[in-house]
Amino acid sequence: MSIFGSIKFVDLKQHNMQNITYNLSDIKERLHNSKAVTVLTGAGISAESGVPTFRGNNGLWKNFRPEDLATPEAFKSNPKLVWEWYDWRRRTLSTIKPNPAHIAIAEIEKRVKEFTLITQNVDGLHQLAGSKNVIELHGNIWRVKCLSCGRVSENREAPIRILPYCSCGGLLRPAVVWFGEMLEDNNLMKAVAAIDKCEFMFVVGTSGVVQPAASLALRAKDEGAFVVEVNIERTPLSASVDETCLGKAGDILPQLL
Ligand code: BJW
Ligand code: ZN
Repeated sequence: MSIFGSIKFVDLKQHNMQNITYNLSDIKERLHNSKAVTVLTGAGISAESGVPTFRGNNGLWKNFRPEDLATPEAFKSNPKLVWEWYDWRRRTLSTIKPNPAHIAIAEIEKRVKEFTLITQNVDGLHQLAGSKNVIELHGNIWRVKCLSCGRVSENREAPIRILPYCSCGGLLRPAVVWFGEMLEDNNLMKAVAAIDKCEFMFVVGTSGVVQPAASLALRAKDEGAFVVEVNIERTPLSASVDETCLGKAGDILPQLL
């Protein structure tokens, strides 16, 4: 045992703070009339599958400090602790399935000419739901990277009993992006291209506080896209997007099909 043991659609633009019951069919129509759609997701989309989010009352950062577990410095000083945390999360994830929100997004992809899903999540649930064009901004928990030769490979061992090593002898780390680390250039470039060309964007289940992911939603707005946020609560992005649909992603997204 390790130590880590009725939908309301509201337009909540900050300038008027009105609560207007939102017309779902308008969002639906805009979505259906858009040839290029981009979706940005965060931990909230997996919450209904049983994956803990990072922030908020039941979030991972309530019990663990990001500095101790999600930085390159933390891994350097205590790789065992960091791997224990990832092992615990991998074991939980290995039994978890996509929920109706993941499935709705995969379905939207089938119906749209140009579709890109940008996810901050490392859980791989979008792909399990059938999403194809996925950019994993923060990597994937089921991949590892060698600190010596840099090779990235799939690794689905759960549990990981001892520290994992590469065939070259180097220590393996989770192939995820930690605080203070650059996102993969190629991923960021592809994400920005998808943002710049989209006509409609969904921002689902993200607190909108981690950069550069959060700024992608604002960029889409600046570039002329219609941006719809889906979240159980308002976020720092809410004031800037076109609409905020308050509610669970698994309730709201399937209704847009
Ligand atoms: C529901 C729901 C339901 C619940 N339905 N909704 C500019 C300004 C200030 C700081 C920076 C800056 N640029 C860079 C930084 C530093 C840093 C940063 O952003 N810090 C801020 C926190 C202050 N960024 C970085 O370091 C990034 N690198 C970078 O920018 O490189 C260049 C650079 C380097 C050095 C210096 C300067 C520049 C890298 C960020 C890496 C983030 N990594 C993590 C861990 C990944 C691996 C892992 O999983 O183990 O990524 S941290 C964690 O946060 C994880 C997530 O992907 C990420 C975002 O969280 P997310 O997805 O939004 O989840 P939550 O929990 O925050 O929110 C959940 C939401 O869902 C909530 O809103 C709920 O309400 C909602 N919800 N249930 C709908 N059913
Ligand atoms: Zn190696």
